[in-house]
Amino acid sequence: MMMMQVTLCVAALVLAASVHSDSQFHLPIDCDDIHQHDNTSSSGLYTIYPGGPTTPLKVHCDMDTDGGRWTVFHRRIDGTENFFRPWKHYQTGFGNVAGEYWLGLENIFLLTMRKKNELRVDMEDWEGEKTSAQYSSFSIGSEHVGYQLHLGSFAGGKAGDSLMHHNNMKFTTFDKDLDMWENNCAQHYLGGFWYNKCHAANPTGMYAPHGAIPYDSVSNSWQMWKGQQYSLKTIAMKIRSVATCTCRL
Ligand SMILES: [Ca+2]
Repeated sequence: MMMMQVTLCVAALVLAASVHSDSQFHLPIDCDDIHQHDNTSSSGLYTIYPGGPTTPLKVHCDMDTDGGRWTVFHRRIDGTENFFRPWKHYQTGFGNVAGEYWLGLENIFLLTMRKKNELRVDMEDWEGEKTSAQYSSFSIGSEHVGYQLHLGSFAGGKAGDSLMHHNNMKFTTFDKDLDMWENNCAQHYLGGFWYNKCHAANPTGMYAPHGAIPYDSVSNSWQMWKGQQYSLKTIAMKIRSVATCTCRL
């Protein structure tokens, strides 16, 4: 009898503990969740769980720009990372989240599947001028449809709209050609992107100090701001939930 009481008591405690932890400790899907949990969170590295509790993912959260809550999926700041990489790398992600990285198409797909997001692209030239471009929505399809890009309307920013040219395109790398050109855009323009025929933005292209590259249109560029020959000093692509969501894991 005594043993049964102890067992019941332990069971009740375990149940109480699990209910307690459920409400107090959630696993964040993205940087928006982290901000909602603690709105004093600063920009930096965090762990998110867009694919569920068994697949933690390190990411840089921008908690400063225009109200913060941005999950950064592409970031270049100093040219230390090589972005001329095969499909598998773009699919799973590469680089250093404390510096330059690509979060991975599969992770971006999971993030945009879980919530409705807007997109912001921040960039900087070699004279220290900063600007941006915003889009009302951003999502991508699954691997089955080549991670096809779905972009909402251009929502402002002095950088101008260089991305609509890429809307509805599938992703292309030098070893997987899903673009609209007879040749391979990634091979020719030295990046991996939602190439059309081929690009008006090439944010994974070659990185050159002082913006100069003596080859045609292979730069890490944003055409509507600096043209196709100018290699930007920094560029970051980031997404943010457009509606408050209670979809905790
Ligand atoms: Ca092609």
